[in-house]
Amino acid sequence: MKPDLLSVEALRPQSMEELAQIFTVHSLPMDKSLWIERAKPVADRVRFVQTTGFAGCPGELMTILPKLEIVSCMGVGVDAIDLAQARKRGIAVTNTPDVLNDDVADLAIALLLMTARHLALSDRYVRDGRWKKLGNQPLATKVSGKRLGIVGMGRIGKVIARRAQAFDMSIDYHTRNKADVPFRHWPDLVAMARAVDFLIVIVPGGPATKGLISAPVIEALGPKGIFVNVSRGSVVDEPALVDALVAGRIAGAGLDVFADEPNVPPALLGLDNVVLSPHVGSGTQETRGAMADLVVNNLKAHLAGKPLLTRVV
Ligand code: A2R
Repeated sequence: MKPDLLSVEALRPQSMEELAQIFTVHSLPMDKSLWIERAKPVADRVRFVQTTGFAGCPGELMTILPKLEIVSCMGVGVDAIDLAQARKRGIAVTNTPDVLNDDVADLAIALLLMTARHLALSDRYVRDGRWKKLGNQPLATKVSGKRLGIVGMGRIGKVIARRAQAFDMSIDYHTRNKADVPFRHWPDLVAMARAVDFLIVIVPGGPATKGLISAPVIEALGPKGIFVNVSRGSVVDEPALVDALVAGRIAGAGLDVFADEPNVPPALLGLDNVVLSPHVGSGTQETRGAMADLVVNNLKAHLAGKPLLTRVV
C-alpha cells in the first residue's frame, strides 16, 4: 500500500503526478478554515506533508497528524510552519534554498529600477495618452552609482549585492552578525538607513524579524529614499510604511510581499510612487520547476531512508 501524503497546497501538475505514483495524495482546499475538517478522516495515516511557504503547516494541523515524519516545503521561508512543534516531535522540515536566489535577486533589482525610474507609471503614461496630452513625464531618480543598503546578507542578499555592483552601486548591509563580504556592516539599522539611498530587505520572516523595518527606519531613509521588500510582509511596520509613502516622507517603494496576502493596503493602490507585485520572487517556470523537484526529491529521500537534500529542522 502507498504511504499517505497530505498536500496542503499543490505543486505543478507534473510534480503532483510524480507524487501520486509513490503516495496516496490527499489534497486540502485553498480555504484554510476547512483544513482540519478535511484532514481529519485521513489524519491518523499521514506520515508525509507537502506544502508551500505561503500555506505552511500550522500547529493545529500538525497536532492532528500523530504519525507525521516530514514536512517538505516549497520555498525558502518556513515561517508559516510550526517549527517549535516539529523540533519537539522530531518531525523533519525541508525547504528549497539556493535554487531561487537568482530570481529573487532579479526581482529585487527590477523593483528598485521600476520604482526609481517610475516605470510602472511610464507604462500607464503611454497607454492612457498622457504622453500625447501632457508631454514628457516628470523626471525620475538615478539608480547607477548610488548607495544601497541591504538588510540580510545571506544566500539571496549576496546575489542582490552582486547585481547591484554591476550598476556601480556601493553596498552597505545590516545583519545581526558580520558576514564574510567586503561591504560595510552596520549593527545599527536606523543609522544605515540614514546613510543610504535605497534599502532592500531580504531576511526571513517570523518573530525575530517582525517589524524590523520600523517607523524610525523608514523615517531615516528619508524623502529621497526608496524601499524594496522581497522577503516577508511581517518584516515591515506596514501602516508606518503606508503613512510615509502617502505623506511623501519616503520617495517610493517596490513591494512584492505584504502583511496579509493577498490583501494589499487600499491606500497603496492609488499611489504612483509604489510598484506592487503579487509575491512572485521565485515565480518563473524554471525556478518553480527546480523548487518542485526539490520538494519531491526530499520526500523520496525520506521514504528511502536516505539523507535529506535540504533540512531546516
Ligand atoms: O542576522 P544574521 O547574521 O543571522 O544574518 C541573516 C539575516 N537575518 C537578520 N538580520 C537582521 N536582523 C534579524 N533579526 C535577522 N535574522 C536573520 O538574514 C542572514 O544574513 C539573512 C538570511 O539569510 P539566509 O538564511 O541565507 O536566507 P536566504 O536564503 O537569503 O533567504 C532570506 C529570505 C527567506 O527566508 C524568505 O523569507 C525570503 O528571503 O524569500
